[in-house]
This record gives sequence, structure tokens and C-alpha cells, in this order.
Amino acid sequence: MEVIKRYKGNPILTKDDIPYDVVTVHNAAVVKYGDEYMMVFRSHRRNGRSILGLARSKDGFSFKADPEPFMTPATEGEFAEYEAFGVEDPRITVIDGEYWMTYSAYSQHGVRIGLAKIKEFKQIERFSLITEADYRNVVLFPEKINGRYIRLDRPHSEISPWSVWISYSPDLRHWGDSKLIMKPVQYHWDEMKIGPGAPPIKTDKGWLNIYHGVFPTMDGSVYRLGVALHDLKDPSKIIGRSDDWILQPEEPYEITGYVHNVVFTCAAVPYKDDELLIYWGGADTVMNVGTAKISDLVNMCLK
Ligand code: BMA
Repeated sequence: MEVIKRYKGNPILTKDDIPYDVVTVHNAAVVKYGDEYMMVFRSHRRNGRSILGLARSKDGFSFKADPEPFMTPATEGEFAEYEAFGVEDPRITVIDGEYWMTYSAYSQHGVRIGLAKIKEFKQIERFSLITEADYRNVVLFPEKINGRYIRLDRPHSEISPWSVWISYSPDLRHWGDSKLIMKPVQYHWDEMKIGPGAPPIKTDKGWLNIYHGVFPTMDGSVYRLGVALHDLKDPSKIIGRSDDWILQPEEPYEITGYVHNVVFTCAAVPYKDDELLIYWGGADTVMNVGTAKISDLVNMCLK
């Protein structure tokens, strides 16, 4: 039985819907802003580097892109040197009514995580580069716990499979007390590497973490999604982790594209009672949405 119900109208956003020249639309952040759903998506340009675009929706399914890109690499100031190769994979967390976006900043020095504040979806205020190289997939928790901000990290390593870590901060700028909390599982769908996906969602049983996991095959790697549940008071403690994936590439728009066999999420939005809208990029080429019951996902972690 499928735990995520794919929307029949997938893909919901493709390059053909974008009024400027891009070749992909994928790995988008989505949040509610007033009565609208705002989608900040990643797009490759024809030089192979990425920018971010913005699309809006009244219902969470049907999106219309703004006429201009939302964020392109900085050309001056301290961020320019570290964004020269592009900005990728945004995730937005609302903390105390403010919209904070993490994104991957690529350059000749590697990949770092940028943090920016989004003001009324009109203005992006770059705040800080909150990691050194090499990091991707950093998600912020939507509230402080024990007086500190918390994030899930995914540093790269030469000697250990890429895993999920946790770090803490008094001010969103200075981060520390990092520790590894979740590793890929050997000969399992996520054995090669894992990384945080959507910013954590608070449930009465714990923080729901929708992450991605990668499995190597003779035909290249396959990206799937899984779930873990973290303790509400101490998110470094994992209460449970589903043995099964919750989504794998199955539809043509997930199997074929810029990178084959990829479902990759940066966003899940509470929808109706006990329901989530989960958004994912298909084959690094198009954006998709599906619905899932929060209780089903939580139960998979507890089984
Ligand atoms: C990861 C990132 C993602 C991408 C995925 C599959 O390393 O680059 O942005 O979706 O690979 O290509």
C-alpha cells in the first residue's frame, strides 16, 4: 500500500511553466504565507548552474511562476565568492513568524549552507553562511528548544557514509555542540548516504523527519524518501525510524530526466487534519506533490 498518494495532476510545475529560460524545476521549498502557498524552486540554467525561482498557489497544487527569478548568486559582498557556481535546494522554516531559508551555495571552494531571511516574499536578506564546506541539506526546526535553535546537518566525509548530524545555536549564526544522530543502514534502501529532506514537522508523538536515502545500483544511484521520529524535547534522540521507504521513483517523471531515478524533497506542509502535502522533485527535472497521513508516517516510525 502506498503511504504517499501522488496527485493525479503531477508534475505540477515544469520548465514550460517558467517565463524565463531554465531547463529544470525541482527540489523546491514550499510554505504557507497568508492564504497562499509559496514555492521557491531550484532551476538549472543552460550553463549547468542553478538559480531559485518563485511560484504561488491558492490551493497547494496549481502554481504560477513569477515573471523573474527569485534568487540568483550574489555578485558582490561576502556571499559572492561562495555562490559563484549557483544556489540550490532551498528549505524554508517559519520561526516566530519569520521566514528563514537555507540553501546550498556552490563555488570553487565546495558547497556551503547559506541562511537568508525572506521578507514578504519580495526581498531576500542574506544573513550568514552557516557552515564551511562541504555541507548540503540543512533544515531548521521551527522553534527553539531549551533556549536554542536547532538544525539537522549533513556534512560530507571521506571515511564515513554521509549521515545526519544535529547542531545548536543561540542566534542562528553561531552553531555547535554537533553530533551524529543517524547513519545509512547497510544493505538497505538508504545504505549509501542519507540527508535531511523537509524541515521537521511537529506531531504529538515527536518531530517527523522526512529524509532522503540513496542506494547504489549497477544502473546508477536511486534516491528514495524515508521517515524518522525524533524526541520532542531532545531531537538528538531518535524514537524510531521506518524500515520501509515512503516514496521511490516509479512514475515516468521520476524515472527519466536530468538525473534518472530521483525523488528528492525539501518540503512538507500541514494540510488538512492529519494530512500533509509532500512536495518532491522528480528526476531533478519537475516538481510533484502528494498527500500522506501524518499518523501513517508516525506509525511507520514506531513499528
Ligand atoms: C544530490 C543533490 C540534489 C539532487 C540529487 C540527485 O546530491 O545534488 O540536489 O536532487 O543529488 O541528483
